[in-house]
Amino acid sequence: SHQFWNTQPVPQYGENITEEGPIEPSVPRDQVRQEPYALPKEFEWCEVDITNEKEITELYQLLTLNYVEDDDAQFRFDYSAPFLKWALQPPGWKKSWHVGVRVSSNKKLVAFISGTPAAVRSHKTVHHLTEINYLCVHKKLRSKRLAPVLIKEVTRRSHLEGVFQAVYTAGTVLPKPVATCRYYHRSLNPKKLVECNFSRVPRGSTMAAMVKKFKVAEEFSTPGLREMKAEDAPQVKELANKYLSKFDVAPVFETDDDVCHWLLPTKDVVWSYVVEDPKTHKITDFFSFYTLPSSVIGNAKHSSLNAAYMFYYAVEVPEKEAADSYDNTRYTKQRLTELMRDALVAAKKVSEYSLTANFDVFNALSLMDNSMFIDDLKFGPGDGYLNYYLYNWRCREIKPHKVGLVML
Ligand code: MYA
Ligand code: JJ1
Repeated sequence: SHQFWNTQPVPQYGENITEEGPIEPSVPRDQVRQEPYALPKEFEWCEVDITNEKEITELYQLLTLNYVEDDDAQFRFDYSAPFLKWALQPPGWKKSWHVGVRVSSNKKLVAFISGTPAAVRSHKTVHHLTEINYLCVHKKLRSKRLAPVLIKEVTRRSHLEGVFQAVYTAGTVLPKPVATCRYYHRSLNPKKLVECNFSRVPRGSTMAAMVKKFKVAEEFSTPGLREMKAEDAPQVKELANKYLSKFDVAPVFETDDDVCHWLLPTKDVVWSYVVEDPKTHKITDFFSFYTLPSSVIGNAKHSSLNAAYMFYYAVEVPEKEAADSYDNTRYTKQRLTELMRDALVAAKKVSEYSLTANFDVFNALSLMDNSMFIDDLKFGPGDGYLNYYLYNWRCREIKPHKVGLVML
């Protein structure tokens, strides 16, 4: 049934995976196809130069009108131009992996796919792979088999750089997810969410009761919590890598540069907070979240919904508790719940000094240790799921709470 995916080095349905490893071998550069794949004749390939204001705006326009929507087409992701620059230019980024398709006659940008380099561990193997994201074909050009051509072309350009594995996520089910996570939502502005049909007033409740239920404190409760600074990078790197080592798939932060790129607070893009122990000045915990608004489609009162998404975090478990798995879990649950309570406070606080970050909702997936605080902090399950895939790597199925990778 999957005309394209059946031809690709991915596990097929019904395949029982016992051995981990590549599905097809890596090949030397001179054996990689040297010519771009053929596009239908009215189109041509381009590299989208996102350091160029005009081109980043073209990409923003394509995605804002044509990217991912929920099942009922009520909301569409509205990644901002600064966000896209951040997501697409991590240390080591390659211009040749920002692949666009233009109409030859008028040069209009009508399709895109991106790759960015990353170090991602699955079980015991660290891969220097490509993270694929922002695959998009203009609504008017759907179902013409353009997506497979984009995927093959970015694969070829990845092979040219000596990279033979990739990771990607999608709402769609394809052969064959390594993991499936569910979206959870925590209302911050229940009145607006209801007006947008994002959520409903439960039977037997009232708007006033909801407003009360979802109120958050004005000040942090964790002593020593503050915004992250560049000097924190070495400690945050250690803390994050150690914490992430307990998951079956997770990124590896290899340099302080990686940490600074992904975590240093960037206005209207990403926010990070650390806990500095008031006595030792050591950093014991951190959390981060990013901002991703959605366009509200066809609503008379609201055109945009502003969401914060849980990004990376870590808690350091003191030696005493770390030794025993029961104590470890109990400590982590308690500490993380208080930390994430402060993440909600932080999301409310930044709303006050940022023009675009007036968060209406805080979103998180059912991955990492998120299930430990989801109920206590009044998150509720959404109707969306996110599937995780590896390309050219056979890997045993991974439970959501063993996923430590967050894709943007
Ligand atoms: S996920 C986000 C994807 N984007 C959207 O959902 C935005 C809105 N939708 C669109 O723009 C289009 O509907 C897209 C498909 C572009 C998605 N991932 O051209 P078609 C398969 C992979 O006629 P269209 C993200 O960005 C489909 O099953 N394949 O269809 C990660 C069918 O194949 P088969 C997908 O609707 C992307 C074929 O495409 C997806 O016009 C990771 C139909 O093509 C999807 N999300 O366009 C990409 N949706 O017949 C893979 C549909 O076999 C990367 N299809 O069922 C692989 C690793 C590459 C690098 C390797 C390096 C070594
Ligand atoms: O946002 C999502 N769902 C919302 C809106 C649903 C509108 C009708 N379809 C939702 N709202 C309920 C919230 C409620 C709040 C109080 C507590 C109870 C719950 O469920 C969903 C996620 O749930 N979003 C999507 O479906 C967007 C697409 C998700 C796939 C993303 C693919 C990304 C690819 C990137 O590589």
